[in-house]
Amino acid sequence: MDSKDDKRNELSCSPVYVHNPHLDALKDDILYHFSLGTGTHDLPAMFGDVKFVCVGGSPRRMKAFTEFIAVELGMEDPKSDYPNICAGTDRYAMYKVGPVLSVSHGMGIPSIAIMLHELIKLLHHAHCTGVTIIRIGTSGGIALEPGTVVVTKQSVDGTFLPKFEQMILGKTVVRNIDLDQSLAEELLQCSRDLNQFETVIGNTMCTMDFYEGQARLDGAFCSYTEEDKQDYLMKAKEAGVCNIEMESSVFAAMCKLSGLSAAVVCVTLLDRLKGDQVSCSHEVLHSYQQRPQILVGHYIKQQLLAKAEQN
Ligand code: R2B
Ligand code: URA
Repeated sequence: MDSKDDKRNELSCSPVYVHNPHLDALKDDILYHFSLGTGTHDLPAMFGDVKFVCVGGSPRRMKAFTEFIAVELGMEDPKSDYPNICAGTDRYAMYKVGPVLSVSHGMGIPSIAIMLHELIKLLHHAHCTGVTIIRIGTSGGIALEPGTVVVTKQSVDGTFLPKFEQMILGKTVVRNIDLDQSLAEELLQCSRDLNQFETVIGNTMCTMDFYEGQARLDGAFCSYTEEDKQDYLMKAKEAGVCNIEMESSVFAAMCKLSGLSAAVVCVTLLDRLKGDQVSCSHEVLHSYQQRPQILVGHYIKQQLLAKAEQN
């Protein structure tokens, strides 16, 4: 067995960590925004076999991913319409096919952070091990042809630094946002094998806003010029930023803290050096949004086949 196999075996046993002594004092843990809880649901029975979690902004896209992955894995059930596991709430949607869980997270850092607190506790309470989590999403590209898929090497903030700052008890806490580099490389290789669309690896800038936070000129407010915008985006490009989105930093920070192997795969909808408005047709948008799903679906299938061969 080589060291890569050793590492894989080690990872396949690794638990999902929470770091919170207060949880031990809770009789039941209510996962409020999922409408699930340890007192009301048998989480190990429902989720104990989960090995892959895919998260993305929109509930509809995550349902489509579930239908797609079911076909990829030969697990489609003609009698099932893949019920939303979080049907008791409309905050997030969650679907499951075999070992793959698909969860929506809404837009922006606060929304995905709330979802991840509850998802990490869910995986922990369910005694899941060896879980890989991938965000599949959309983004604005910098000097890339629209439709290019970006596998994130490093998430960075609006100053191009690899950190996430969170206010806790009135103090700023700085968190590490490193992603799993070998997972990113494997995903890139997978896309090369697929050879269906352009995929690159690079830094992803995570912002707090879609408009001013991403140097757009088309928001309700704007106090800078086209030249200022171009200057900022060119500086981002020089810092290795390939795309801009709104969740990767806190996603990376929380996955790192919980020991989850994590990656971010986003398609670019436009080249931000050329404009700000997302003007492609509904059909083009739909086909672009399928690209991260196709790539991640292929990766999951490959991993499950390799695992089956091992056993
Ligand atoms: C990408 O697209 C959304 C904004 O339109 C946001 O959630 C993101 O990260
Ligand atoms: N999502 C973003 O956050 N920015 C874009 O430009 C496109 C999608």
